[in-house]
Amino acid sequence: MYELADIINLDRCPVDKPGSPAYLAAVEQARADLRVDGCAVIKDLLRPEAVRAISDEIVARKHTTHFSTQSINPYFHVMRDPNYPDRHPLNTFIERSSGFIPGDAWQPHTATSILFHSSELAQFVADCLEVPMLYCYADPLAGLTANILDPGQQFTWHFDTNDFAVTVLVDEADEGGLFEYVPMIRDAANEGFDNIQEILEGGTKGVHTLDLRAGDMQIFRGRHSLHRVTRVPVGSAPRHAAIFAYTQEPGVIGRLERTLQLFGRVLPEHEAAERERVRSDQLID
Ligand SMILES: O=C(O)CCC(=O)C(=O)O
Ligand SMILES: [Fe+2]
Repeated sequence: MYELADIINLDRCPVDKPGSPAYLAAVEQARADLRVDGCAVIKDLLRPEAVRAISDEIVARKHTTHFSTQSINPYFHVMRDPNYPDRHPLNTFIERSSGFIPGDAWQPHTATSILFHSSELAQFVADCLEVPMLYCYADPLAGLTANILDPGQQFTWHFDTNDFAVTVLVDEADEGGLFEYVPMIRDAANEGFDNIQEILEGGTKGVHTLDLRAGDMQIFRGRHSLHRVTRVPVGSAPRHAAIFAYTQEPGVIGRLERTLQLFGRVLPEHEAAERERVRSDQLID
């Protein structure tokens, strides 16, 4: 059974010692980065052996990946909206060909699951995000996932439904597979359609490319920042990333339609949650 110390490089990032100088320094740095552009990277969070263990776990579950090649707009819609012109983010569709290993593929004893469910890690992420506390996203499919980009695949420009996500890069592509983002291109009061359209048409204004390495953890606010993972070319090694989702309230479950789109199936939990849903903002999902 894995202990946290087997997985996280605790000397470097002592998530188990809140209040220690190294903990506070890591939190301060992440807060500063998140304030500037909604993105922070904790370098080498994972021990090299844990990167290998998690990589093996992903490879062993790769057959459970739900790959769906779809042309999506940044809101994951696949259908045109006749109320908007053709040249508009709502009517601009680009290929998303990556896939997710679902949460229910991981048994509790796996290093990936132990890391995701670590209350120390959740508290550290909460401190970085300046919120009192975080809970593991209770969605049985979308809480713990791995994003798989096999050679030839890309995950195009989009917004996340969640306010933020935590990504641990596990296997780097040899080429491509880079995380790019445009910080705060929209906010709750402004959809930012014009700037978004420029990016969708190949513009590079405000685009940041992240230097993320295997074993690094990224904390990212993806609801307001357009982002993508660039294409992994044919002939490259695949790119594998573990993605951890957290919520500020316990017991949150994902949308029915999005779940079907990303995982190809829904569970009774999703159907029940849909009936009780309360929207937190009016932005397009
Ligand atoms: O794989 C990644 O780095 C992030 C993928 C992503 O943007 C997402 O899953 O929403
Ligand atoms: Fe995303």
